[in-house]
Amino acid sequence: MVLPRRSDAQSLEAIARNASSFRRIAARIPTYLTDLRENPAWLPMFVLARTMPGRRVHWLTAKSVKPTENSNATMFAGVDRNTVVEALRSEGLFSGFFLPSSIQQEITHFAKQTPCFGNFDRRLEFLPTDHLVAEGDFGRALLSGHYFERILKCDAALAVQRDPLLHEVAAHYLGAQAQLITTRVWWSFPTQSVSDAEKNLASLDKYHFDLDDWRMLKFFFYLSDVDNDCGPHVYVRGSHNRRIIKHQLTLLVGHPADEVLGAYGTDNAITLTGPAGLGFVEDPFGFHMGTVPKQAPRLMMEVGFGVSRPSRRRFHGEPVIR
Ligand SMILES: O=C(O)CCC(=O)C(=O)O
Repeated sequence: MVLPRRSDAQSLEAIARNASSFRRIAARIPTYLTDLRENPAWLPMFVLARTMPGRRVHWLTAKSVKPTENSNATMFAGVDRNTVVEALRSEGLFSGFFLPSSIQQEITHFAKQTPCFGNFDRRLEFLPTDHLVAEGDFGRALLSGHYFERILKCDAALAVQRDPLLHEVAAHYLGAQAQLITTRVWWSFPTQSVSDAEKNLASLDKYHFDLDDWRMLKFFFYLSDVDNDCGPHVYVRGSHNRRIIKHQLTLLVGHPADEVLGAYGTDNAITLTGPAGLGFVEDPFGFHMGTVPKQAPRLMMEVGFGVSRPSRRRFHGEPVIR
């Protein structure tokens, strides 16, 4: 057997990477085209918001917030808004919200009783407790299960979405224009033989940054215990504030781990593990990813803020599937 020379092996790896990137972009093209049709202002954002000069100019439009003393009704007692905002500015990440256990349990109970949609596809509807059976019935791996608008029937989820502390953090970080742009709850399941395109749609196993708006913030809450084997979220601290030229002058939002960690520092990759109820907030322009659970499903909630008019479809994180 003739082993490939090092340079041949490197070229093969580069070809494989490009093919994988192409499959990941191809999976997103229908969503991008729909975004453009729904809102032509999406295009300049999509092109320019990945460049540091474009972003800096847009940050100048952030309006200052009038002082309010409104955090009394928050469910996150003990969390100081300024501490969160300062951590976001310097690191892009703050971890340390805890959902009251009654809220966490109510959302989890709702999620276990309510059929979800597999791989973002409304044709793949199943009860999460029947995940394995559903994989057999549909004859395919089911990597994720989303509730889309169904989650708005859960009062506890609405209470998290409306919590004044989240809105205040968003306004102080993004500017007074901050508005709610997403609310979603979903499962990530341990599963076999899943394609790159499916992982891409679920934002799993590939460092990427989000470009759904000029300025964004995402609060995530674990609704199940998450250790290293249960699909933890990973965030590259500080990468929201700097960007190598290669990552600005490219259409790709996803980049290989070695390249991302080489540019922004291996030590800055923070793997977020913790008990059900743990919450964290990040500036999703920083590189981040979910990971595919190996042992047990992960249930997660996201409440996202941006500064532009949200689309109804994107509000629940729904891509366009062909
Ligand atoms: O599932 C996760 O932890 C990652 C989600 C994500 O990457 C995103 O919402 O952009």
